[in-house]
Amino acid sequence: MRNKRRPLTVLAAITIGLFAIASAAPVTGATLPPTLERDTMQLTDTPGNWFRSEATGSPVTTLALGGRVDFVVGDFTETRHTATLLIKPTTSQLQVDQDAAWRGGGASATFDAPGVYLFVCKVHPYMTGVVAVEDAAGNVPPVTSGALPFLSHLGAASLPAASVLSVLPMIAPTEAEKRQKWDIQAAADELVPQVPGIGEVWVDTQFEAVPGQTGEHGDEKPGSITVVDAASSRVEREINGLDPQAKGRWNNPHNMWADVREDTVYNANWFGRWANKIDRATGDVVESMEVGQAPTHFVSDPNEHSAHFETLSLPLSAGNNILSVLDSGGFDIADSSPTGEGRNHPHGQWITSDGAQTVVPNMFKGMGTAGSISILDTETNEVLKEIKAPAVQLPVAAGIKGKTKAYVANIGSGQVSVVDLASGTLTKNIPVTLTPDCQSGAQFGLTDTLQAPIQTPVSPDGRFVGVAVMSLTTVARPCTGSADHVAVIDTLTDTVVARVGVGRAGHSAGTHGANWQPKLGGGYYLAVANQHSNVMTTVDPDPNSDGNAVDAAVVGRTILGSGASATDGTGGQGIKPLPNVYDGWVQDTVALAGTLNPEVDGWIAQLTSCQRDPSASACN
Ligand SMILES: [Cu+2]
Repeated sequence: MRNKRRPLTVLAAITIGLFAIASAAPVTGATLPPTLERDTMQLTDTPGNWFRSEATGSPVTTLALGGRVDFVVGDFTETRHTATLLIKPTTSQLQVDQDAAWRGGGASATFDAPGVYLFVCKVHPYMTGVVAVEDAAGNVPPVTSGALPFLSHLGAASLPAASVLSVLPMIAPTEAEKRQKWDIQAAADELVPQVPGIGEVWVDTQFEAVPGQTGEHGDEKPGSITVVDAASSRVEREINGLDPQAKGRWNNPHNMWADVREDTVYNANWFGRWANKIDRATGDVVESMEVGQAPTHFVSDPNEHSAHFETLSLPLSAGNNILSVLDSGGFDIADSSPTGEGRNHPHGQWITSDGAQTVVPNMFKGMGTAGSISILDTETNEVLKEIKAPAVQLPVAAGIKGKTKAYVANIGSGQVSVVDLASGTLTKNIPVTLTPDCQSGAQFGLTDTLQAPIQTPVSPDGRFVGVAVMSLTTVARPCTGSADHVAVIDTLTDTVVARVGVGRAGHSAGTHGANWQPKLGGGYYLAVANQHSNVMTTVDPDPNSDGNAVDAAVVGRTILGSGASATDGTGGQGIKPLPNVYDGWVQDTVALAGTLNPEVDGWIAQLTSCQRDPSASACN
């Protein structure tokens, strides 16, 4: 019975959590500030305080009925955003949205009904702001299950506004609220995998506060990179933007890739306009370059037979284009091309193992959350096919099985779209999110689950897709024991065969990043990054090695921060295990064995023959 908690118990836990907050020192998320007629929300680069009210200094403001909020994308952020109304009272007619990421003023909202309004940025959907609007008696009405179907899965027709706010981990402007909602663990919670990994794991600890790490307007910008030694499961190095070559060009470091020799790590800054080149062995930042608005993920062309070998692709998520970046001693932008018709906001691409095609999720095309999936010719960036479908809502990241099949995670629909690359058609949508009462299905959208699938890498042997499913609340699911989970898709059936809970009940881990790493002796681990936690999670998709992932489990927890501050080691988003063992890339590194940095040569020497060439017929 221990895994069969009833929804009512979850509801009681929320209410108890609310009382715990209310009885502690003043906490802005729960104690609503005084009534205003008008406020301005500045969009910022500060974790937990992304929409910052000028009146309250927090992402929550309270207005009188008929009050107005102006949204400004100004000097507190270094890129473009949207202010998009996602949840509102059923009695409101208000619509707020933009067809593209923008800078400046121009977006505003006048509130026509009392209740709770939730705003997000469609480029960075965990950027969240809340406007509470009072009725004539000065009360903020409860949030109803009509406005937020999530609540009906808790067995509640409505909940007090403060209760709803108390479970949103993105509304966490203060140290106290982060500790309350985020999954901050201690050294004693560490779990070293029984079978070690090989190499290193680089984690973009994007939310870590780094004193003195300032942006172009002198305010502090978050983020570091934490490097874990896979053999010992311990942190071996931290890299940040205080390096002279990164200063002022480092803001929310988001995702990384490495060159074929594993000598260089490339990093993109999602709330800025810069990319960094880092010496892997020393951690020294050797170059930073302005590339454009909100760059996301680097992936290299693995076709060693082409002149384009190792050309890096880099989408600009607050724009329309993908860049081709060369590193021939220094950075050089060789091409910039649109990833579809009209507006695109491209995010986390992947490339086929032969380098021929690049699959790009275009997060949104205009008003609303409808996006598209583009298939590009990697060498020319020509759009070969652009796919639109009802399930393709805020598509954010892609993974590819060999050169045949792509898996694209959709934040808006909670589904992973399967694309057959030979025909360029969407063949299936796989629901991966869970309602609070553990239902899953195409009918349950973002407001039913308040969960969002993010990264979807395919294991190098092509067997499994590991989907990082981020929870936008702290509400644990009875079937996983956690608010967040990893969904494991078996690529033979394209169905979810396991859901592995990540993080402690009552907190949000913010499971966001995932990538496969080699396991000593054969097989792979899924290395998982959690943005609301100081923990890197190691998932074994198949602990008994029988080829079936029903027994997938968490086998490792690495504590990435000392706990000195609530943000130390948090923000885990991009995660890059080295050596890069994906099919198409690993063979190129293996071919250089004996000529590599001795440490890298040592890693390659530990790989099994199947890890050295996962495409070999004996290996899959
Ligand atoms: Cu944004």
